Amino acid sequence: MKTDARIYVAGHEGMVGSAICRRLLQKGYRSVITAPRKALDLLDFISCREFFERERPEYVFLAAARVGGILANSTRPADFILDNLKIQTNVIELAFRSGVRKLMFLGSSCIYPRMAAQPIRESSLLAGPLEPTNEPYAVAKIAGIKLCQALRKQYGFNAISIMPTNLYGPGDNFSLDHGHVLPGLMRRFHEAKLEGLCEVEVWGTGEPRREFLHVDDLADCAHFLMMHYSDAEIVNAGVGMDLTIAEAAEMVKEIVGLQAELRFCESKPDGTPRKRLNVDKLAALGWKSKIALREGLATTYAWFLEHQADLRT
Ligand code: GFB
Repeated sequence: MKTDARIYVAGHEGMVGSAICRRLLQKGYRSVITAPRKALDLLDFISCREFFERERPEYVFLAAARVGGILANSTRPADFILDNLKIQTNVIELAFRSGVRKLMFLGSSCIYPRMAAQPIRESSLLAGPLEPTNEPYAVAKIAGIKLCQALRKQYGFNAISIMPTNLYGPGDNFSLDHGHVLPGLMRRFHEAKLEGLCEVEVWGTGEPRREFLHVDDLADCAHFLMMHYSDAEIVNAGVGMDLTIAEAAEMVKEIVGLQAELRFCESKPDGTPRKRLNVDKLAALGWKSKIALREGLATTYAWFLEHQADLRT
Protein backbone atom coordinates (compact mmCIF):
# COMPACT_ATOMS: atom_id res chain seq x y z
CA MET A 1 0.00 0.00 0.00
CA LYS A 2 1.91 3.02 -1.29
CA THR A 3 1.43 6.47 0.26
CA ASP A 4 -0.47 7.72 -2.80
CA ALA A 5 -2.88 4.72 -2.80
CA ARG A 6 -6.59 5.52 -2.71
CA ILE A 7 -7.73 4.16 0.65
CA TYR A 8 -11.37 4.15 1.72
CA VAL A 9 -12.01 4.04 5.46
CA ALA A 10 -15.65 3.04 5.94
CA GLY A 11 -16.92 4.24 9.31
CA HIS A 12 -14.51 7.16 9.75
CA GLU A 13 -16.93 8.95 12.09
CA GLY A 14 -16.76 6.12 14.62
CA MET A 15 -14.07 5.36 17.20
CA VAL A 16 -12.26 2.72 15.11
CA GLY A 17 -12.54 4.37 11.70
CA SER A 18 -11.37 7.74 13.02
CA ALA A 19 -8.38 6.08 14.69
CA ILE A 20 -7.46 4.31 11.43
CA CYS A 21 -7.68 7.63 9.54
CA ARG A 22 -5.40 9.28 12.13
CA ARG A 23 -2.88 6.46 11.79
CA LEU A 24 -2.89 6.58 7.98
CA LEU A 25 -2.41 10.34 7.97
CA GLN A 26 0.45 10.02 10.49
CA LYS A 27 2.05 7.45 8.19
CA GLY A 28 1.92 9.88 5.28
CA TYR A 29 -0.96 8.50 3.21
CA ARG A 30 -2.25 11.31 1.06
CA SER A 31 -5.42 9.87 -0.50
CA VAL A 32 -7.60 8.71 2.36
CA ILE A 33 -11.21 8.66 1.20
CA THR A 34 -14.10 9.11 3.62
CA ALA A 35 -17.81 9.80 3.27
CA PRO A 36 -19.95 11.17 6.10
CA ARG A 37 -23.09 9.23 7.08
CA LYS A 38 -25.25 12.08 5.80
CA ALA A 39 -23.71 11.82 2.32
CA LEU A 40 -23.46 8.03 2.02
CA ASP A 41 -25.88 5.55 3.58
CA LEU A 42 -23.97 2.26 3.75
CA LEU A 43 -27.25 0.41 4.30
CA ASP A 44 -28.26 1.36 0.78
CA PHE A 45 -26.73 -0.74 -2.00
CA ILE A 46 -27.42 1.76 -4.83
CA SER A 47 -25.77 4.67 -3.00
CA CYS A 48 -22.81 2.45 -2.15
CA ARG A 49 -22.46 1.35 -5.77
CA GLU A 50 -22.43 4.96 -6.97
CA PHE A 51 -19.82 5.78 -4.34
CA PHE A 52 -17.50 2.92 -5.38
CA GLU A 53 -17.93 3.77 -9.09
CA ARG A 54 -17.09 7.40 -8.43
CA GLU A 55 -14.27 7.06 -5.90
CA ARG A 56 -12.57 3.88 -7.19
CA PRO A 57 -10.71 3.04 -3.96
CA GLU A 58 -7.78 0.60 -4.16
CA TYR A 59 -7.83 -0.41 -0.49
CA VAL A 60 -10.70 -0.57 1.99
CA PHE A 61 -10.76 -0.68 5.79
CA LEU A 62 -14.28 -1.79 6.72
CA ALA A 63 -14.74 -0.27 10.17
CA ALA A 64 -18.38 0.77 9.67
CA ALA A 65 -20.80 -1.18 11.85
CA ARG A 66 -23.65 -0.84 14.28
CA VAL A 67 -21.90 -1.38 17.62
CA GLY A 68 -22.86 -1.13 21.24
CA GLY A 69 -22.38 -2.56 24.69
CA ILE A 70 -24.09 -5.49 26.34
CA LEU A 71 -27.41 -3.71 26.97
CA ALA A 72 -27.72 -2.23 23.47
CA ASN A 73 -26.94 -5.64 21.98
CA SER A 74 -29.44 -7.49 24.12
CA THR A 75 -32.30 -5.00 23.71
CA ARG A 76 -31.92 -4.25 19.96
CA PRO A 77 -30.91 -7.60 18.45
CA ALA A 78 -32.74 -7.02 15.16
CA ASP A 79 -30.97 -3.72 14.49
CA PHE A 80 -27.61 -5.30 15.25
CA ILE A 81 -27.99 -8.23 12.89
CA LEU A 82 -29.78 -6.40 10.07
CA ASP A 83 -27.62 -3.29 9.90
CA ASN A 84 -24.36 -5.18 10.15
CA LEU A 85 -25.34 -7.75 7.53
CA LYS A 86 -26.34 -4.98 5.13
CA ILE A 87 -23.37 -2.68 5.68
CA GLN A 88 -20.74 -5.39 5.38
CA THR A 89 -22.40 -7.15 2.44
CA ASN A 90 -22.70 -3.89 0.50
CA VAL A 91 -19.13 -2.79 1.16
CA ILE A 92 -17.45 -6.17 0.70
CA GLU A 93 -19.36 -7.08 -2.47
CA LEU A 94 -18.85 -3.67 -4.06
CA ALA A 95 -15.17 -3.60 -3.11
CA PHE A 96 -14.79 -6.94 -4.86
CA ARG A 97 -16.84 -5.93 -7.93
CA SER A 98 -15.09 -2.59 -8.36
CA GLY A 99 -11.61 -4.13 -8.35
CA VAL A 100 -10.36 -3.11 -4.90
CA ARG A 101 -6.88 -4.59 -4.40
CA LYS A 102 -7.31 -5.46 -0.73
CA LEU A 103 -9.98 -5.14 1.95
CA MET A 104 -9.78 -5.48 5.71
CA PHE A 105 -12.92 -6.56 7.55
CA LEU A 106 -13.05 -5.75 11.26
CA GLY A 107 -14.91 -8.29 13.39
CA SER A 108 -15.05 -8.75 17.15
CA SER A 109 -13.97 -11.22 19.84
CA CYS A 110 -17.68 -11.97 20.47
CA ILE A 111 -17.67 -14.22 17.37
CA TYR A 112 -16.15 -16.97 19.52
CA PRO A 113 -18.14 -19.54 21.51
CA ARG A 114 -19.23 -18.42 24.98
CA MET A 115 -17.24 -21.20 26.64
CA ALA A 116 -14.23 -21.19 24.28
CA ALA A 117 -10.97 -22.42 25.83
CA GLN A 118 -8.94 -19.44 27.10
CA PRO A 119 -7.01 -17.65 25.76
CA ILE A 120 -9.13 -17.99 22.62
CA ARG A 121 -7.39 -19.18 19.48
CA GLU A 122 -8.58 -18.29 15.99
CA SER A 123 -9.38 -21.99 15.50
CA SER A 124 -12.23 -21.73 18.06
CA LEU A 125 -14.45 -20.03 15.51
CA LEU A 126 -17.75 -21.98 15.15
CA ALA A 127 -16.62 -24.60 17.67
CA GLY A 128 -19.58 -24.08 20.04
CA PRO A 129 -22.67 -22.02 21.00
CA LEU A 130 -22.35 -18.21 21.15
CA GLU A 131 -22.98 -15.82 24.07
CA PRO A 132 -26.74 -15.04 23.95
CA THR A 133 -26.44 -11.31 24.83
CA ASN A 134 -24.71 -10.58 21.51
CA GLU A 135 -25.50 -13.55 19.32
CA PRO A 136 -27.20 -11.58 16.47
CA TYR A 137 -24.22 -9.20 16.24
CA ALA A 138 -21.78 -12.12 16.36
CA VAL A 139 -23.68 -14.03 13.67
CA ALA A 140 -23.50 -10.98 11.38
CA LYS A 141 -19.75 -10.66 11.98
CA ILE A 142 -19.24 -14.39 11.31
CA ALA A 143 -21.14 -13.95 8.02
CA GLY A 144 -18.72 -11.12 7.13
CA ILE A 145 -15.71 -13.36 7.79
CA LYS A 146 -17.20 -16.15 5.69
CA LEU A 147 -18.03 -13.75 2.85
CA CYS A 148 -14.40 -12.56 2.78
CA GLN A 149 -13.13 -16.14 2.81
CA ALA A 150 -15.58 -17.24 0.10
CA LEU A 151 -14.64 -14.35 -2.22
CA ARG A 152 -10.97 -15.18 -1.73
CA LYS A 153 -11.52 -18.88 -2.40
CA GLN A 154 -13.78 -18.51 -5.44
CA TYR A 155 -12.40 -15.35 -7.05
CA GLY A 156 -9.03 -14.69 -5.41
CA PHE A 157 -10.25 -11.44 -3.81
CA ASN A 158 -7.68 -10.27 -1.25
CA ALA A 159 -9.91 -9.81 1.80
CA ILE A 160 -8.53 -10.26 5.32
CA SER A 161 -10.37 -10.30 8.65
CA ILE A 162 -9.12 -9.09 12.02
CA MET A 163 -10.86 -9.82 15.33
CA PRO A 164 -10.21 -7.13 17.93
CA THR A 165 -10.85 -7.69 21.60
CA ASN A 166 -12.94 -5.09 23.54
CA LEU A 167 -11.80 -1.65 22.40
CA TYR A 168 -11.75 1.73 24.15
CA GLY A 169 -10.26 5.17 23.61
CA PRO A 170 -10.94 8.62 22.17
CA GLY A 171 -14.10 8.85 20.08
CA ASP A 172 -15.85 6.08 22.07
CA ASN A 173 -19.57 6.15 22.85
CA PHE A 174 -19.81 7.55 26.40
CA SER A 175 -23.55 6.91 26.64
CA LEU A 176 -24.57 5.67 30.08
CA ASP A 177 -26.76 2.89 28.68
CA HIS A 178 -25.78 1.98 25.11
CA GLY A 179 -21.98 1.91 25.09
CA HIS A 180 -19.33 -0.44 26.44
CA VAL A 181 -18.16 -0.81 29.99
CA LEU A 182 -15.12 1.51 30.16
CA PRO A 183 -16.67 4.66 28.63
CA GLY A 184 -19.97 3.95 30.45
CA LEU A 185 -18.24 3.72 33.83
CA MET A 186 -15.96 6.65 33.10
CA ARG A 187 -18.92 8.92 32.48
CA ARG A 188 -21.01 7.56 35.38
CA PHE A 189 -18.07 7.93 37.79
CA HIS A 190 -17.29 11.42 36.52
CA GLU A 191 -20.88 12.56 37.04
CA ALA A 192 -20.99 10.90 40.47
CA LYS A 193 -17.82 12.78 41.45
CA LEU A 194 -19.36 16.11 40.41
CA GLU A 195 -22.57 15.30 42.30
CA GLY A 196 -20.64 14.11 45.38
CA LEU A 197 -22.45 10.73 45.48
CA CYS A 198 -21.24 8.19 48.02
CA GLU A 199 -22.33 5.12 46.05
CA VAL A 200 -22.17 4.33 42.30
CA GLU A 201 -23.58 1.44 40.28
CA VAL A 202 -21.52 -1.06 38.29
CA TRP A 203 -23.53 -3.55 36.21
CA GLY A 204 -23.42 -7.27 36.88
CA THR A 205 -21.41 -9.18 39.48
CA GLY A 206 -18.04 -7.61 38.62
CA GLU A 207 -16.68 -11.13 38.10
CA PRO A 208 -16.56 -11.44 34.29
CA ARG A 209 -13.11 -10.96 32.82
CA ARG A 210 -12.41 -8.74 29.84
CA GLU A 211 -9.37 -7.78 27.78
CA PHE A 212 -9.11 -4.16 26.57
CA LEU A 213 -7.17 -2.79 23.60
CA HIS A 214 -6.68 0.93 23.01
CA VAL A 215 -8.11 1.98 19.67
CA ASP A 216 -4.83 3.67 18.60
CA ASP A 217 -3.08 0.32 19.12
CA LEU A 218 -5.81 -1.35 17.03
CA ALA A 219 -5.37 1.23 14.27
CA ASP A 220 -1.62 0.59 14.24
CA CYS A 221 -2.29 -3.15 14.12
CA ALA A 222 -4.80 -2.74 11.27
CA HIS A 223 -2.25 -0.81 9.22
CA PHE A 224 0.43 -3.40 10.03
CA LEU A 225 -1.76 -6.30 8.88
CA MET A 226 -2.83 -4.45 5.74
CA MET A 227 0.89 -4.22 4.91
CA HIS A 228 2.03 -7.67 6.02
CA TYR A 229 -0.85 -10.17 5.98
CA SER A 230 -2.81 -11.64 3.07
CA ASP A 231 -4.47 -14.86 4.07
CA ALA A 232 -7.95 -16.34 4.51
CA GLU A 233 -7.56 -17.10 8.20
CA ILE A 234 -8.80 -14.56 10.75
CA VAL A 235 -6.27 -12.86 13.06
CA ASN A 236 -6.93 -11.95 16.71
CA ALA A 237 -5.94 -8.47 17.89
CA GLY A 238 -5.56 -8.09 21.63
CA VAL A 239 -3.10 -7.39 24.43
CA GLY A 240 -2.88 -10.94 25.82
CA MET A 241 -4.06 -10.15 29.37
CA ASP A 242 -7.45 -9.62 30.98
CA LEU A 243 -8.86 -8.44 34.30
CA THR A 244 -12.18 -8.62 36.13
CA ILE A 245 -14.83 -5.95 35.61
CA ALA A 246 -14.44 -5.13 39.33
CA GLU A 247 -10.70 -4.52 38.80
CA ALA A 248 -11.35 -2.45 35.68
CA ALA A 249 -13.96 -0.41 37.57
CA GLU A 250 -11.46 0.28 40.39
CA MET A 251 -8.94 1.48 37.82
CA VAL A 252 -11.46 3.83 36.20
CA LYS A 253 -12.50 5.07 39.66
CA GLU A 254 -8.89 5.90 40.52
CA ILE A 255 -8.29 7.71 37.22
CA VAL A 256 -11.49 9.75 37.53
CA GLY A 257 -10.67 10.53 41.18
CA LEU A 258 -14.00 9.27 42.52
CA GLN A 259 -14.28 8.66 46.28
CA ALA A 260 -17.60 6.72 46.30
CA GLU A 261 -18.23 3.04 47.00
CA LEU A 262 -19.02 0.75 44.06
CA ARG A 263 -22.29 -1.21 44.19
CA PHE A 264 -22.61 -4.22 41.87
CA CYS A 265 -26.04 -4.41 40.33
CA GLU A 266 -26.76 -8.07 39.62
CA SER A 267 -30.02 -7.37 37.80
CA LYS A 268 -27.89 -6.26 34.83
CA PRO A 269 -26.34 -8.97 32.58
CA ASP A 270 -22.77 -10.19 33.02
CA GLY A 271 -22.46 -11.50 29.49
CA THR A 272 -19.77 -13.97 28.63
CA PRO A 273 -17.66 -14.99 31.67
CA ARG A 274 -14.33 -14.53 29.92
CA LYS A 275 -12.96 -13.74 26.46
CA ARG A 276 -9.22 -13.29 26.44
CA LEU A 277 -7.71 -13.66 22.99
CA ASN A 278 -4.70 -15.74 22.15
CA VAL A 279 -2.45 -13.32 20.26
CA ASP A 280 0.34 -15.75 19.29
CA LYS A 281 -0.45 -15.45 15.60
CA LEU A 282 -0.23 -11.65 15.67
CA ALA A 283 3.00 -11.82 17.70
CA ALA A 284 4.48 -14.26 15.17
CA LEU A 285 3.62 -11.82 12.40
CA GLY A 286 5.57 -9.16 14.32
CA TRP A 287 3.04 -6.90 16.10
CA LYS A 288 2.31 -6.31 19.74
CA SER A 289 0.29 -3.74 21.66
CA LYS A 290 2.12 -0.74 23.12
CA ILE A 291 -0.44 1.16 25.19
CA ALA A 292 -0.90 -0.10 28.78
CA LEU A 293 -4.47 -0.01 30.12
CA ARG A 294 -3.86 2.53 32.90
CA GLU A 295 -2.06 4.90 30.54
CA GLY A 296 -4.76 4.44 27.87
CA LEU A 297 -7.53 5.09 30.37
CA ALA A 298 -5.82 8.27 31.59
CA THR A 299 -5.54 9.72 28.08
CA THR A 300 -9.11 8.61 27.30
CA TYR A 301 -10.36 10.44 30.40
CA ALA A 302 -8.47 13.56 29.32
CA TRP A 303 -10.15 13.26 25.89
CA PHE A 304 -13.56 12.82 27.56
CA LEU A 305 -13.05 15.96 29.66
CA GLU A 306 -12.13 17.95 26.59
CA HIS A 307 -15.02 16.70 24.45
CA GLN A 308 -17.85 16.08 26.89
CA ALA A 309 -19.92 18.99 25.60
CA ASP A 310 -20.42 17.34 22.20
CA LEU A 311 -20.54 13.64 23.04
CA ARG A 312 -23.14 11.13 21.84
CA THR A 313 -25.63 10.35 24.64
O1 GFB B 1 -18.48 -3.66 27.55
P1 GFB B 1 -19.70 -4.47 27.62
O2 GFB B 1 -21.00 -3.77 27.43
O3 GFB B 1 -19.58 -5.62 26.58
O4 GFB B 1 -19.79 -5.15 29.08
P2 GFB B 1 -19.33 -7.19 26.48
C1 GFB B 1 -18.70 -5.80 29.68
C2 GFB B 1 -19.01 -6.19 31.10
O5 GFB B 1 -19.01 -5.01 31.89
C3 GFB B 1 -20.34 -6.89 31.36
C4 GFB B 1 -20.13 -5.00 32.76
O6 GFB B 1 -20.14 -7.92 32.30
C5 GFB B 1 -21.19 -5.78 31.97
O7 GFB B 1 -22.21 -6.25 32.83
N1 GFB B 1 -20.48 -3.61 33.11
C6 GFB B 1 -20.42 -3.05 34.34
C7 GFB B 1 -20.92 -2.65 32.26
N2 GFB B 1 -20.84 -1.78 34.33
C8 GFB B 1 -21.16 -1.49 33.04
C9 GFB B 1 -21.61 -0.31 32.39
O8 GFB B 1 -21.84 0.74 32.98
N3 GFB B 1 -21.78 -0.39 31.03
C10 GFB B 1 -21.55 -1.53 30.33
N4 GFB B 1 -21.75 -1.54 29.01
N5 GFB B 1 -21.13 -2.69 30.94
C11 GFB B 1 -19.86 -6.64 24.03
C12 GFB B 1 -20.84 -7.10 23.01
O9 GFB B 1 -19.97 -7.50 25.08
O10 GFB B 1 -18.54 -6.71 23.58
C13 GFB B 1 -20.60 -6.52 21.70
O11 GFB B 1 -22.15 -6.87 23.48
C14 GFB B 1 -19.13 -6.41 21.32
O12 GFB B 1 -21.25 -7.30 20.78
C15 GFB B 1 -18.23 -5.99 22.46
O13 GFB B 1 -18.67 -7.62 20.81
C16 GFB B 1 -16.77 -6.13 22.14
O14 GFB B 1 -17.87 -7.45 26.49
O15 GFB B 1 -20.10 -8.00 27.47
